[in-house]
Amino acid sequence: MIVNTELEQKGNLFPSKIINYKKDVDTLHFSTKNGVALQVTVVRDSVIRFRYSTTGKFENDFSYGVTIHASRGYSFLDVTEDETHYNITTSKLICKVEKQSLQVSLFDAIDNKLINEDEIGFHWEECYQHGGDIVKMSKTCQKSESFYGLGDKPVDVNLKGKRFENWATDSYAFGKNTDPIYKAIPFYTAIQDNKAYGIFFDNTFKTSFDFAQERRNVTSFWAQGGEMNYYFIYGPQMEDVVKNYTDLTGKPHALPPLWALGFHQCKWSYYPEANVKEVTNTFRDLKIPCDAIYLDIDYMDGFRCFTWDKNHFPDPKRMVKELEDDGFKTVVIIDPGIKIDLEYDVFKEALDKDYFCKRADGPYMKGKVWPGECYFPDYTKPEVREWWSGLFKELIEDIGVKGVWNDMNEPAVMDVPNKSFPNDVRHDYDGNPCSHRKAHNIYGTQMARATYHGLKKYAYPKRPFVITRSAYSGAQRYTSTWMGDNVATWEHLAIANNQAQRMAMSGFSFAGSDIGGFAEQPQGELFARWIQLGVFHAFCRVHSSGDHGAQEPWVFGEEITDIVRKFVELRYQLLPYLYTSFWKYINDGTPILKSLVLYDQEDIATHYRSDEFVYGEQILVCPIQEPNAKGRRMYIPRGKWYNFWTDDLVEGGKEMWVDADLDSMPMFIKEGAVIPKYPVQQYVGEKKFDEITLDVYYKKGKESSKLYDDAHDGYDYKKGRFSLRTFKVTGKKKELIIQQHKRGEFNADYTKFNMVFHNLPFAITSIQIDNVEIKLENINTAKTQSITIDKEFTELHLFGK
Ligand code: MIG
Repeated sequence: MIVNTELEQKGNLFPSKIINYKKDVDTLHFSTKNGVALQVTVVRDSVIRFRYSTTGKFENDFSYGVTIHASRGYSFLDVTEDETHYNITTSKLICKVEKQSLQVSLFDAIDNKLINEDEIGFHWEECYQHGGDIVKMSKTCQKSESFYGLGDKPVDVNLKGKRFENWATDSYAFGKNTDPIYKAIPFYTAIQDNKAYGIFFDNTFKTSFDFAQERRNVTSFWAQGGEMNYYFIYGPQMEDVVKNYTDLTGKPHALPPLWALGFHQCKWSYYPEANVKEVTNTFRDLKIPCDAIYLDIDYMDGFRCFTWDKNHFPDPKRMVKELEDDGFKTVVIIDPGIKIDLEYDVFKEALDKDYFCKRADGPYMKGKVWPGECYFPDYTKPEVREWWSGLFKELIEDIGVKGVWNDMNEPAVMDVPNKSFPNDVRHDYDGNPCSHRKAHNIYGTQMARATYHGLKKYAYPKRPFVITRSAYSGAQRYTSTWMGDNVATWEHLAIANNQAQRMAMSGFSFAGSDIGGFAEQPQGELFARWIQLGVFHAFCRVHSSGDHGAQEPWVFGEEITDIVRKFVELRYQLLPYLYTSFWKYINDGTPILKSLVLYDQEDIATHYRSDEFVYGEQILVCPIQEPNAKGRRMYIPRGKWYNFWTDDLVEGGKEMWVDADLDSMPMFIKEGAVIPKYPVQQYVGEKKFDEITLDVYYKKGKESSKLYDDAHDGYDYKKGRFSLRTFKVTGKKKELIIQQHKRGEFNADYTKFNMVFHNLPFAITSIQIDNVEIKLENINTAKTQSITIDKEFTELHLFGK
């Protein structure tokens, strides 16, 4: 007789004492008496990987998150053993593994101070329902410790005291603290005692993070399956943590074409063609710069991907060409759901070739999305990705579409409670077959990856542009992203600010929100304030659901139109600055936006700031996030900053009031900066110009700035056809010296720099360019002092009295 069918609940299980140790080049293998195995791999001096198995056997070592291009190699590695520990020492870190418990602690190799240590450390629960384990890690949390990152979480910048889940979820009209939403980026950085480190938990199952919420001295993370597999990344500068994480999970494979950094206009949906043209024409009539126009799902024939609604768009190729002639790139949406329709060739082909996801027992994964009932390609299979890439041939090569927008790729399914696939759906996972529990969080990234490869191929020799809604760590290699369906409220403006900062700190700088809000309609004031923020995000697009009225820049009256124009023009002027910041990002992983803690971690006043951020490296921005404001209080980080609008110099390290009427916003330039500016253009490449402006902000002392340039599209820059200029400013009491150093073979069209000097504390008495004295009449003294000089100068020397 069966009395009890319930399975025994064992609760948490723990490793026992180490009985075996072996070193294999960069990897140390430990095994415990109860069969737990730990692999410690020294990836770099400051990056150590920890991998645990409860069976003594490891899974095939495969990751979508970590790039094959990640740097490897260390300058020093030494392992010693004492009575209680194994001690692994690199030039940056000392890692101690406790013999009795397998617990790990990490110390700074230079000052020997503790950075981070296991509380219980690795432990697990057996998962009877699905097999395998729920793998867990707990670490002690110091009193003064703070936490950042984790992708798109719609919360304040500092994560301390909160708990999160990573499970990509379609989240229409999400709100502050909604969790999870669209992305799964299991990476955070922490700071304590001026030492920053990061943890990347590379596990695509549903993961959870608790930042001292449950217990105030414990931080923990766990996953519903897979391995406890995490990378410990040491700074001690937070910026280095972010750079190392970005190195590990990848920088964008190429710079975006410059037009992609322009202003984009979108709506659900612009159709028919006449409506699209009306919008683009109005941009030109009103002289609001714009580079891209989006077609949402209604351009398709019954929402079938890779088709056109020929009633609304009778001749897409002609239309796209006409838009292009007017300076607009066309970006179209492509969703993962393929309509079940035997007359539809894309469906037919995928069915014939067996490319659709299937349920555990064999039937296809059927789900309802926009086209009605659909099947969904398994993008985790290389062959399917390749097929998908090929589908873009006509759109890109023939019709001339320049960018593709991947939506609904969490994946989203309508009319089911969990809004996605059931857990039993099977995936190839690049030859590591698994259920949806493991593949869910990377489905969207693999779709964007396949899309990217299609665009890369068919846009060649131009650069591809892709935007995705869902993402896992590493998606930044292929695509830009937006934050999904936000709402036109003031609170959402603040959320958008925090999300963009957080994404940048999570290695994903090419991000932005739906400016103005997707759901509902903003008042003009909110729209203007949101534009002011949005022009400082690498991805800058107005989008709205269209259900609640129009959201083009001119629908809120003339005052707002003028303000929008002013800030979009500012974005276009600052394009060389943004492009240079982007180059730094793809070159060494430097985030394009820096929350104040990332900018100056030593100043603990920055640890809880959420609103202010540094754009690039020298522009401080703080959006106005409430109605009727004439300005706001904000924290100015340490150092001296020039108010962008007034040129007043302020000393940072304190909070202060900054004026900002609706046509202005708090914005400061770091002293000593050289900020490059283009003339205003209606779209990238509209004009050929002979000079660009360099705004030079006087500093007593030294500061260095960079200006990167290339052909703004294509790949010649990878063969050395770029130019990288470094400007070294040295200010003295009555002198200012600007030295230029140039690298690279690219020669831009412009031949001159218009040097504009801000706040010189002296009147110029003489000027030397490369040691040759020039006539003083050449100086324009109208407003600010300025002078136009040949762009190839080596040294500009101002003398004054
Ligand atoms: O179920 O394509 O987040 O940007 O406009 C809604 C229509 C589907 C959601 C996206 C949004 C897009 C909309 N999409």
